[in-house]
Amino acid sequence: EQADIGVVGLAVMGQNLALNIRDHGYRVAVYNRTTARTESFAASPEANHGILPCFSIDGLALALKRPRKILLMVSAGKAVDDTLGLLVPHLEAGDIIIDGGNSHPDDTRRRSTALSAQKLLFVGCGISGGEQGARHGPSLMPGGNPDAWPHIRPIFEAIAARVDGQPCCRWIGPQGAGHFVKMVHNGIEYGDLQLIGETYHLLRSGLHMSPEQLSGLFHRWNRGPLNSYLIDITARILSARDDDGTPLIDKILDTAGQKGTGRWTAIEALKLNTPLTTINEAVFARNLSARREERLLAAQQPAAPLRPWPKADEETLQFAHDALYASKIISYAQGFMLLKDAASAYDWDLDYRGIALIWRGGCIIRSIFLDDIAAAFDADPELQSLLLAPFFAGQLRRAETGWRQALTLGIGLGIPLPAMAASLTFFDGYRCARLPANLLQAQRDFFGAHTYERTDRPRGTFFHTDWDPPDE
Ligand code: NBP
Repeated sequence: EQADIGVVGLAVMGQNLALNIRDHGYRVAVYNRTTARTESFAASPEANHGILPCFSIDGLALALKRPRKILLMVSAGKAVDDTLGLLVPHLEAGDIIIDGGNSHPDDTRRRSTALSAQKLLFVGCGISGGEQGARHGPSLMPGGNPDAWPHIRPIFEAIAARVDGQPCCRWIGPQGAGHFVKMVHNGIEYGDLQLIGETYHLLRSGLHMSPEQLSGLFHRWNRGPLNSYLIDITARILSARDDDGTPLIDKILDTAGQKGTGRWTAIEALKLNTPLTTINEAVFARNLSARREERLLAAQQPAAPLRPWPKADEETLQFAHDALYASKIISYAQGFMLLKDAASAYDWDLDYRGIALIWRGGCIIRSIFLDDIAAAFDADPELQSLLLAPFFAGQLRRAETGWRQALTLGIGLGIPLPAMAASLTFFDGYRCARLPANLLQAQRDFFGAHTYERTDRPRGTFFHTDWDPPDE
C-alpha cells in the first residue's frame, strides 16, 4: 500500500511530525540522507506501524500516492536546495513539495518560482512549537502555490494544534508568505523573551527579589492579561533548584544563543522601513550578552554611585507588570506593522485576524493576548495599527504611568531595559503630532540641498533654501 505523504529529514522535527501525521490515520513514507537515522527511527517502538522507511530517493518516489506530497524537514539553507536537487528528477507535474523548516522567505520565493516552472507545487510552511508541537500539534503557516492547498489541507488541519475547536493552521498567501509570517512569529518570540528577561532583571538585580518570590509573582501574573506559555515556563524555571538545593537560574551563564530568525526579522524590517524597535533591541541585547568577556572587563570600571534600592512593594511590582504588558503590546503592534508592510511590498492579502488565531496554539508565543489581537482585527478588518484599536489604546492608557515608573526605576538603578525603553519611546514617537524631523529636513537641505516640504503649503511641493549665502 502506498503512503499518503513522505517526510524527508528525520531529525527531531521530522520524526515527530511523521508520528503526528501517522497518528491521524495517514501512512507516512520517511527518508533521511543518512540511512542510519532512518533505520533507528523505523526500529523505534513508536514507529512500529504506519511508517514506511525508504532508503533511496527513487524508493521514496515510488512509495507515494499521486500527486506526491513530500514534507522536507531538513536544516534550513543549502540542505533544502541540495535535497530539492535530488528529489525533483524523481517527481512529475502536480507533485507537491512542502518545506517545513525555518527557511528564509526570500529563499522560499526563489524556490517557489523555480519549481512552478517545472510544474511542481511548492509550499513554504512555517512550523512552530518545537519538538512537542511537532508531536502533538504545531501551529502551521503554509504559503506558496495555492493549488497545493486543497491536497495538503486535510493532513495539515488534522495534525495542527487546536484552540476552541479550530486548527492552528491557515493558508497564509503566495510564495514566501508562510515563511515570512513564521519569521515574524520568531521575531515576536525574541521580543517577548527579552521583555520578560528585562522585567526579571529589574526585579532580581534591582529590587533583590529571590527567584522563589519571582516565581510566585510570575505565577500570579499568569492569571491576568499576561497569561501565556512564556510567562508560565518563566515561573517554573524560577522555582527550579539545582542538586544542592539552590536556585538553578542563578547558575546559568548569561550569554544568549540565537539561530538567526530574530536577526532576519530585524533585517527585513530595515529593508521595508518598518520601525520594529522592540524586536531589534531584543536581537541587539542577545548580541551584547554574548560579549561576556568584554562586559566583565567593563564591569570592573568605577561607576557613579546609584541611588539606594527602593523596596519591592506591591505598587512597584504593578509598575513592572504594566511595563511588561505595555511593551508587549508595542512589540506585537510593530510585528503586525511589519506584516502589513510586507503584504503591501509583495502584494499579499494577509488575514491578520487569522494569523493571530493560529498563533494561539502550538506556538511558543501562545497567549490569551492573541485573542485580543484577533478581536481587534475582527472589529475592524482595515485596522491600520493595533495601537489605534480602542481596546489596546485603553490598555496602554491604563498601563502608561506604571510603564514610565518602571523605566525610571531601571535608569535610576542602572538596570538595562533596552526593549522596554524602545517600546516606550516608540509609543511616544507614534503619538507625537510633531517630531523633530523638521530640523532634520532643514539640516539635510543645508548640507545636501535635499529640499523640504512646508507645513503651510500642499504636500509634494519641495523647497530649497540657500542657508549659507556667501558674505556680500
Ligand atoms: P536540523 O535543523 O538539525 O537538521 C537536521 C536534518 O537535516 C537531518 O535530517 C539531516 O540529515 C538533514 N540534512 C542536513 Br543537516 N544537511 C542535509 C543535506 N545537505 N541534504 C539532506 N539532508 C540534510 O533538524 P530539526 O531540528 O529537526 O529542524 C528541521 C527544520 O525545522 C529546520 O529548518 C529548523 O530550523 C526547523 N524547526 C526546528 C524546530 C526545533 O525545535 N528543532 C522548531 C521549528 C522549526 P542527516 O541525518 O543525513 O545529517
